[in-house]
Amino acid sequence: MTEGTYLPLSLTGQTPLRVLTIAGSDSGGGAGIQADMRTFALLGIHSLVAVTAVTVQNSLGVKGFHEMPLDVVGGQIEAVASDIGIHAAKTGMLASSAIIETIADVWIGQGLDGTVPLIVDPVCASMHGDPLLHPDALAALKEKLFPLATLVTPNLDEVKLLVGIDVVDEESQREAARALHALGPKWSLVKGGHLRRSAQSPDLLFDGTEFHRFDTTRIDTVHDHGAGDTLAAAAASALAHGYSMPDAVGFAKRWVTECLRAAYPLGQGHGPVSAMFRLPS
Ligand code: PXL
Repeated sequence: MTEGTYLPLSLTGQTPLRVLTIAGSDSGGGAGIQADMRTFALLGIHSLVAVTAVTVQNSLGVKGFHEMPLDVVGGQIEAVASDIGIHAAKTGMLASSAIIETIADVWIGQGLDGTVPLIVDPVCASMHGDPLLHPDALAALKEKLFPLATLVTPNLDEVKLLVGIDVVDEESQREAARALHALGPKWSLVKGGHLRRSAQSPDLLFDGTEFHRFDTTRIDTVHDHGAGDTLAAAAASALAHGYSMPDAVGFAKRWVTECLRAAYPLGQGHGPVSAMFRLPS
């Protein structure tokens, strides 16, 4: 089960595994919660959702967003944790430090820390550079959420913002993985997808001792909206299915590569990656 892009779907009438996404809504349907739910569904996972913000966007960019009230953000997590049960979770767009602090408090308060794997994808901006996180919330992300994370999955722009390292080669990628790990997550993953000069798209995973490298051929497409969300959603799904972290990341990397291959144009700008490659044609 550690090769390919297959995870077992659940049988009809049988309750599937559940993964919670704590993230923003994308009105264009390409990234955020909408991307997460597609990947979850196609990996046999029942989606649980805590909406943090509603973005107003299309393929040309994010025009703005509306943050959910803090009691609604926290309430959604409490509601599903206390009744339905969560096998893994991931965070995406979190918008503000108050939302981040609320999530951290509820995560601990519900006894989820140390029992449910949590992937923190530190989303800071859209692919067009539109902000999705207030700059003053970086500190809360690092201080409140990273110590609760099983895995953090920044891209190279986020690495620069979080730990001030410009990743340009394998050595600086290792240095970044070490610096991120020092902030408290069990594992750090430095995604190399933005290393544009490389023909490969090397991701580096670190647990404080050992490095694991994941190489896949770079898929050259402008339609990569939602790629980071999809990688984190697939890794969370694989963790829910019981994969080890290196196997889950390897699986997620193969999954997002196929989603990039299947990406399609949408609107006048950048289209989304597509998990729908897994549907029978
Ligand atoms: O891909 C990062 C991301 C996450 N969540 C939302 C987004 C985006 C990128 O635009 O809009 C809601």
